[in-house]
Amino acid sequence: MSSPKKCKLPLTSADSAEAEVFSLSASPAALAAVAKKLRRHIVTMTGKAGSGHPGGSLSAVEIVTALYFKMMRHKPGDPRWPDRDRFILSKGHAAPVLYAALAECGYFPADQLLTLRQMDSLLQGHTDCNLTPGVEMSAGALGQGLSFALGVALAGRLDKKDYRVYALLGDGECDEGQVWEAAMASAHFKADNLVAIIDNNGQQIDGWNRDVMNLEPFPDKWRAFGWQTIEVDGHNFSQLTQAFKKAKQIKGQPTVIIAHTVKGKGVSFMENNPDFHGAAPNAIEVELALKELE
Ligand SMILES: Cc1ncc(C[n+]2csc(CCOP(=O)(O)OP(=O)(O)O)c2C)c(N)n1
Repeated sequence: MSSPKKCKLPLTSADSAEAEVFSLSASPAALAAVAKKLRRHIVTMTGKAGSGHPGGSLSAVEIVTALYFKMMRHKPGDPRWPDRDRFILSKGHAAPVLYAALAECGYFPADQLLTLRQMDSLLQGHTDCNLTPGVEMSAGALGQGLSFALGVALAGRLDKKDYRVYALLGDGECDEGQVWEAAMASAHFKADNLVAIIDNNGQQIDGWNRDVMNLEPFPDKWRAFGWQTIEVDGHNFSQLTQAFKKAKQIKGQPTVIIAHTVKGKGVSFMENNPDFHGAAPNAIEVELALKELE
C-alpha cells in the first residue's frame, strides 16, 4: 500500500510509534469525559466550517469512543501498523466524529479540526484514506463500507493476522441493497473477526426511517442473514463494551451490534431534529451547544 500523501505531521500526544492510547481498563467515567470532548469538537468544527453533518456524528460518539479508547488495538504514531484493529466508517458523512476521535488519540493535532472542509485541509467533508492519518476507507457514497470491511476481514484471515474489523453503518444506510449483499457474504464466509455496528438513531436525511423506508423487523433481518445480533443502548459504555467483548467470543459467524441512539445526542435542540442532519450550527447555536456540553 502506498504511503498517505500528507501524513508527516507533528503529533500532539502519543508521539512514539509504539504508543497505544486504548486501555482495556478505561472506566465508563473516563470514557464519558472523552465523549464530551468529542461532542465539543463536533459542534465547534462544523460551526467553524459552516457545513457538515453534526446530527449523525453526535449519535455515534459513544460507539467511536468505546472503540478508540477501550476496545481497539491501534497506534496513533503508526497509523498503518499491520496488526492494528480496523475501524471502517461506512457512513462517511459522519467524518467529524471520526476526526475528533483521531485528533484526541494523537493521529494529528487537534487544531487541524478547525480546518474541516477547507480546500487543502487534511479533513475533508467525507473521509479520504489517502489524506487523513488513521482513516481506513474513503467513504461518503453510502452502502459500501460493509463490503470493504468484509474484504479487510478476509484479508486478515489469509494473512494469519488476529486483528478485528469494526464497521459503523447508519440505519438509513441499510436501505442500500449492497449492505445486504455484504451481510449475506459475511455470514457465508464465517467472518467472525468482523463486527458491524449500526448507529440506529431512527432518522436519515429526510426524516424518520419509519416514514421513508421501514427497516423493521431489523434485528430479525440480521439474524436471518446469519449474524449474531446484539442490541444495546448506544450511549451506554457498559453495554457497548460488553457487546464488543461478547463479539470476540463468537466463533463462525459475524456479529452485528444494533446500537439504539439519538440523532444529535447531547445538544438539546439538535436531538431528534432532522434539520441538523446536514446543516451546521450557527455562531449562536455553537455557543448554546458548548454551554450544554460544559
Ligand atoms: C449512495 C448515497 N445515496 C445518498 C446519499 C446522501 N445521504 C447522505 S447522508 C444520508 C442519510 C443517511 O442516513 P443514516 O445512514 O441513517 O445516517 P445518520 O442518520 O446516522 O446520519 C443520505 C441519504 C449518500 N451519501 N450516498
